[in-house]
Amino acid sequence: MPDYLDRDDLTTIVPDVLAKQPVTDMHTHCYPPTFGDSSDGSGEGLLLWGIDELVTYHYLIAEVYRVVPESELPIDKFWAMTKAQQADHIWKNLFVERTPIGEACRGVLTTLHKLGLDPNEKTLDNYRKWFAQQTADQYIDRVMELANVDSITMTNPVFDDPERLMWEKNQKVGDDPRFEAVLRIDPLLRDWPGAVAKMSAWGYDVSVEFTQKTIDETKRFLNHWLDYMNAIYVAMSLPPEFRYPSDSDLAGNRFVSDILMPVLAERGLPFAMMIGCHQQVKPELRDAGDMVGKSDVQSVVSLCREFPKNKFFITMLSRENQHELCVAARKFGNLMLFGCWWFLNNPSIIEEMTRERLELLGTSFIPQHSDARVLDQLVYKWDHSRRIIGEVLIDKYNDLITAGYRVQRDHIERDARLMLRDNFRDFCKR
Ligand code: RAT
Ligand code: ZN
Repeated sequence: MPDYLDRDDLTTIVPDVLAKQPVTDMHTHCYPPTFGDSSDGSGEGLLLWGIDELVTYHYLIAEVYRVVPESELPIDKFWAMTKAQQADHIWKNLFVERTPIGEACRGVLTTLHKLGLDPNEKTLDNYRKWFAQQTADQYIDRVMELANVDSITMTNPVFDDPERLMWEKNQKVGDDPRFEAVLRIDPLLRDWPGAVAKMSAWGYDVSVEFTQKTIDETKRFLNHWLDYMNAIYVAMSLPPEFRYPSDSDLAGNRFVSDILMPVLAERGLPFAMMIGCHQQVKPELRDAGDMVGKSDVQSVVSLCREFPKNKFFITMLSRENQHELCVAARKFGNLMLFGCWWFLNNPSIIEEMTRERLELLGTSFIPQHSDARVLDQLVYKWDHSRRIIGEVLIDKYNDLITAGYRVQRDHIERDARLMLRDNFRDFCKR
């Protein structure tokens, strides 16, 4: 006889089930040590971890300029400082002289706390000593265990020289079983002439005009890198102005319809579109200089309808797009919504989006990805998101109990498994 849960049971069982369910993190910017370790001092490593990286996360760089005016510390002076000096500056201003109440600040505190460190230190010295005793490889295991993440999906931007050179030097950089590769190709839509120039330099016979040769050669380029990286999907971040179909940007349009869609359909791989990022509205801030804008859900509808053999992972950066996007997902089985991206990755908005999605889509979506850039961030991003997803689910199971449904632990385990892991894995395989 199965055990039916009452309202009191839910408050302990739901968080427990979510904590125990491993997450497959479908979008991060983390790397295995084979890509070089940022803590070795060479400045070249792509694996970022440790206190100085945590505190200089670009979300916090944006926030420190809310409280220390540029007149006091010009941005070029900030960039000329060492990483440790930058971290000291941010720690002092955001964590000591002010209450670290914002989500990105709180994330550093949760991470330190869960690592067993006291987050109340006035300087970073003790943290630095602690991190100096860790080795990157073992630390990855520790973080994955603490965050209960079973697989980390990288972002591998092939048009970025440091990234591409790593792969060209040694294909085996991608072989760490804890990590999966994703081919990231923003310039092919954001800057077609620039992408063409680079592909020609790498030996592909392509031109800005959309000739058959260019189509064939760009396909060859994509197929080469998909094989070489063993990538599990292709990803792009797109501006709010992205439209499909579009007359004004013929090359972009045809890149999607004549090159990308056939390549991915043949390989059965999804296309992840992250739409709504205006890059570099304040370029001096580098990664922190991007802005959000409302995007066009109808373009996603057009793509899903026109390419039924293709699969689309979609996330949008603007809160205003979320309801329409849920409705679009009700129409198309080849559309999988994912994550609360970047400026949406705040408790109030995660809660709102998760409710909206559960109400419109049941459990058939991927509620979150971490977007971690610094490995250690996996700890807080998943801790915070699991809590909110749990709170929303408790409400939803309570509503089911009110409706006379008998909720069991098995149901909660099945829902958690789908939302935190299998919806992503199954969609990739479908
Ligand atoms: O969230 C971030 O760190 C952003 O800077 C971006 O990396 C974004 O997530 C992206 O993948 O483009
Ligand atoms: Zn990202």
